[in-house]
Amino acid sequence: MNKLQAVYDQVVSRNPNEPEFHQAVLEVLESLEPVAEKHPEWVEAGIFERIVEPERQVIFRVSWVDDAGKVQVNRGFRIQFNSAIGPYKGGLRLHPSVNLSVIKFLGFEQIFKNSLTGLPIGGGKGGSDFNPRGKSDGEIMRFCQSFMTELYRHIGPDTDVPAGDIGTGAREIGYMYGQYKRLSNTHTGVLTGKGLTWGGSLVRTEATGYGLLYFMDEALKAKGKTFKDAVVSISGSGNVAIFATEKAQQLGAKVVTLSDSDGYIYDPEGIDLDAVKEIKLVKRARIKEYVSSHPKATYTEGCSGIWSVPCDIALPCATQNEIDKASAELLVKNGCYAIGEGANMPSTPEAVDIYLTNKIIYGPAKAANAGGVATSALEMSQNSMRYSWTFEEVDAKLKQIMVDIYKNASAAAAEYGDADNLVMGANIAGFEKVATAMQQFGIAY
Ligand code: NDP
Ligand code: 2IT
Repeated sequence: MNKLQAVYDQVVSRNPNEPEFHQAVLEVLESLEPVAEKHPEWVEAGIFERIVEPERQVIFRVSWVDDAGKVQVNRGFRIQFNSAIGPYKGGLRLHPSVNLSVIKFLGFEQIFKNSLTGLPIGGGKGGSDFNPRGKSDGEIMRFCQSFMTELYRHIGPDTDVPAGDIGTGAREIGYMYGQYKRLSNTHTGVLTGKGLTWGGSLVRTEATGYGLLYFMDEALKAKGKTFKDAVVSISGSGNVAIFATEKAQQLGAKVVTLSDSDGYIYDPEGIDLDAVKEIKLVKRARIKEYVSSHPKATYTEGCSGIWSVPCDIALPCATQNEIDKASAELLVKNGCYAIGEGANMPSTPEAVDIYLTNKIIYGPAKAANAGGVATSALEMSQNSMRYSWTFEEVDAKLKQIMVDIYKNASAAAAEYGDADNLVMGANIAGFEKVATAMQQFGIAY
C-alpha cells in the first residue's frame, strides 16, 4: 500500500488487540489503493480515515438469572459503524468468542456488503459473549429480555435495525422483539428475521444460503461451469449451511459434508437434509447424531479436517478464519475449483492469496452472503408498506439482487484492471457508493 498505509497504521495503533478488525480493514484498504489514486477528492475529504472509525460504539452490561437462581453477567455490544446510505443494519451474534474485535470486523464488513445489495442500509453489528449452548429456553428468554432492555434505547426502525447471526435465530428474535415492543409500546420493523405472523418476510430464513447459491451459480456460469453434479463441501450446520445445502441440492449438486464446532460429518451418498433439519432445527442437538441413522456416513472430531474431503466446490458457512493456508492448499490440490463464502471472513488472508494465485472462482463473503441482509432490507420495505409479498416475489427479488451484486463486483474488478478478482471488485463497488454519500454530506461526522 502507498496512499492508505498510514490509515491502516493508525487503525492498528488506535485499536490494539483487535486482530479480526485489523484483518478486515487491511483487506479492504488494499483493494482501495487504486480508488484513492483515482479519487483525490476522497483522500482530501478524509473518507478513508473516517470510514474505519465507527460512528458510535455501545458496550453494556447484561445481567440475568440462570435456572439455578445464580446471577450471570455478560457483555453486550452494538457497533453503529456507518449510516451514510441508510439506518445501521446488521445481525446480533451470541457466542462466547464475541469481543470488540469480532463485532467491529463484522460491522466494518457490513458497510460494504449492505451497500452492494443496492438497498438503503448502513452498516452495524452487535451481540454478546453469552453462550447459548446448553441453556434452557427460560435462560435464553431471560438473557434476550435483559439484552434488549438496554439495546432498545439505541435502535429504531429508522435508526438501527438488528437481526440474527450466529446463535441468534427465530426464537431469540422473538424474545427480543417482544421485549422491545413492551418497552417502546410500538409495533415496528425494528428487527428483521421476525416471525411470519408479526411482520417477518417470507424467504428471510432461507435467504443467506439461497443467496450464496444464486451468487455462486452466476460466478460459475461466467466460467462455463454449473452446480449440476458437482460435489460440494459445506461447513457449519446452522441457518446458512442448512439452506445453502437445500439450494445446492435443488441445483443438482451433491453435498457431502456439514459440521458444527465439535466436528464434521461426511456422507458419500449425499447429505440427507431432512435428517439434519430434524437434528439441528427441531432437537437442537449435535451434528454427530447424523451418523447413528446413516451408516455410510462418518463423523470426525475437530473442524479443520473437513477441508481435506475432496470436492469441486467449497462453501464455508460456519465462522471466521475457518480456512487457513494449509486447508486452502489442500482444497486446491484435491481439485476444488470454486469457493463461496457463506460465513463472514471464513478465509485467512493467506488462504485468499492461494485462491487468487490458483485462479479459483472465489465469491468473497461480503458479496456472496449478502442475500440475508438484502432480504432483511426487503422485510423492512414490507414493514414500511404494512404489506407482504409472496415467497415467489421475495425469492425473485433476492435472486436478481445476487445476480446484480455479481455483475457490479465483476464490473468494478474489470474497471480497475483485475477482471476476475471479486474481492477487489466487491470492496470497490461497495465502497464507492458509501464514499459518494459521505462526501456529499460534508465533514459533518
Ligand atoms: P448459526 O448459529 O445458525 O450456525 C452457526 C454454525 O456454525 C453452527 O453449526 C455452529 O456450530 C458453527 N460454528 C459457530 N462457531 C463456530 C466455531 N467457532 N468453530 C466451528 N464452528 C462454529 O449461525 P448462522 O448460520 O446464521 O451463521 C453462520 C455464518 O454465516 C456466520 O459467519 C455468520 O456471521 C454468517 N452469516 C449469517 C447470516 C444470517 O443471515 N444468519 C447472513 C450472512 C452471514 P455449533 O452449533 O457447534 O456452535
Ligand atoms: O452477516 C450478516 O449479513 C447477517 N448476519 C445478516 C444481517 C441482517 O441484518 O440481516
